[in-house]
Amino acid sequence: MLDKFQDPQGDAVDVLNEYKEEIPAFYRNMLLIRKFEEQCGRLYMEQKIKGFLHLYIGEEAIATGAISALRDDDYIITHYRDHGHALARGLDAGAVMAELMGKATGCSGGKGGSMHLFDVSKGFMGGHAIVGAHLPIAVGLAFAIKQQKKDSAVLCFFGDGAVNQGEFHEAMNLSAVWNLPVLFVLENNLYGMGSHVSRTHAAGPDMYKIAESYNMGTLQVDGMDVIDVRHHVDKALEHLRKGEGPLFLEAKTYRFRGHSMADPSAYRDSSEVVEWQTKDPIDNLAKLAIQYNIFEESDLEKIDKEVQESVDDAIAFADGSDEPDMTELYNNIYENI
Ligand SMILES: Cc1ncc(C[n+]2csc(CCOP(=O)(O)OP(=O)(O)O)c2C)c(N)n1
Ligand SMILES: [Mg+2]
Repeated sequence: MLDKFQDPQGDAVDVLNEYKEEIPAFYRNMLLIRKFEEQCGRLYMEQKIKGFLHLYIGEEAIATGAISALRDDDYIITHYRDHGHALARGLDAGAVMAELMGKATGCSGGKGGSMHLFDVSKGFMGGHAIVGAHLPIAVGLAFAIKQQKKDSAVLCFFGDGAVNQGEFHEAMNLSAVWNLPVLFVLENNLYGMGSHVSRTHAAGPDMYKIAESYNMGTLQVDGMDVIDVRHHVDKALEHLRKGEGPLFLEAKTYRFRGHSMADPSAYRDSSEVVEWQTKDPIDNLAKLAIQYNIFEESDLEKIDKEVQESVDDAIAFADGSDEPDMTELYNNIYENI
C-alpha cells in the first residue's frame, strides 16, 4: 500500500505515517458527507428538497483531502456539486441542510439552494451553477491576494465538463501570466452529464496535460484516496504560498450516483459503477486504518453513530426552520432595473 506513494524525485515517502494523526478526522468528514447526502437523496424524493440536487457520493476524498490542507485565510470556490466542499470547510451541517430545504436559516438565507452554498466568513465563495463560470472568479480572488501581498491561496474545484468552456482557458492563461496563487482542482469523474470524457475531450484521458500548454505545473492524484489527495495538495500549497504561480491538479474519481436526481444513468454500464465502488474512499480508508491499528472496529461504530446523530440534528434543525419572509424577495438584488 505504501509503495505507491512516491514523491516526484522517486524517493519513497511514508505518507501514511505523516497523516496518521489526521486519519480519524478524514474518515469522519467523508462519512459526514456520505450520510448527509444519502439523506438529501431521500428528502428530495419526499419533496422536502426541491429544484436541482447533484450528489457528490463517491468523490468525498477530494474535498476532504484538499480542504483539510487549507488555512482559515484561504479561499474555496466550487461548482454546483458543492455539498461535500461546504461540509469539509466546516460550514454547519444544519445551515447547509436548511439551505437545501430553502429555509431562512440556510447558509445563503434559503435563496440559493443546493448549487449556491456560500459562507464568506469561511472563505467559501460558492457554489456556482454555470459550468466554468467560477474559474475567472477564482482568478480574481487570487489576484486580490497577490495585490494585498498575502500568502493565502485559492482552491478552485470544477468538473471535466468545465475544461471545454472558454472561461477555463481564460482563467488558466491569466493566472499563469500573472503568477497567481490558485490551485485548479479538476474532479475528473469521467462524465459531464451523460457524456464520457472520451467523447468531449480531444487531448486524451490524462486531462491535466492541458495545463502544460499554459506553462503551469501539474499534479495527478488518485481522487479515491484521501491521503494521496492531501499529500499532493500540501505540496501544491507550499508552492503557491511562495508565490511560484498557479498549479493544476487532476483527481481521478467517479460519481456513484447519477448526474442529478433526474438522471437514470442509462449511458453507463452498471459493471463500471460496481468496479469503481470497489475503490470506495470511505471503505478503503476504514480498512487501511484497521490494518495499521489506527482504528478498531468499535471506533468505526462509534464514529458512525456520532455522524448519524449530527446528520439527524441537521435535518431536525432545517425541518424546524421557517421559510424566508416574503420581504426577502427584495433584498440582495439590484433595484431600479
Ligand atoms: C454553461 C453551462 N452549460 C451547460 C450547463 C448544464 N450542465 C449542468 S452540469 C453539466 C455537466 C458538467 O459536468 P462536469 O463539469 O464534468 O461536472 P460533474 O457534473 O461531472 O461534477 C452541464 C452540461 C450549465 N450548467 N452551464
Ligand atoms: Mg464530470
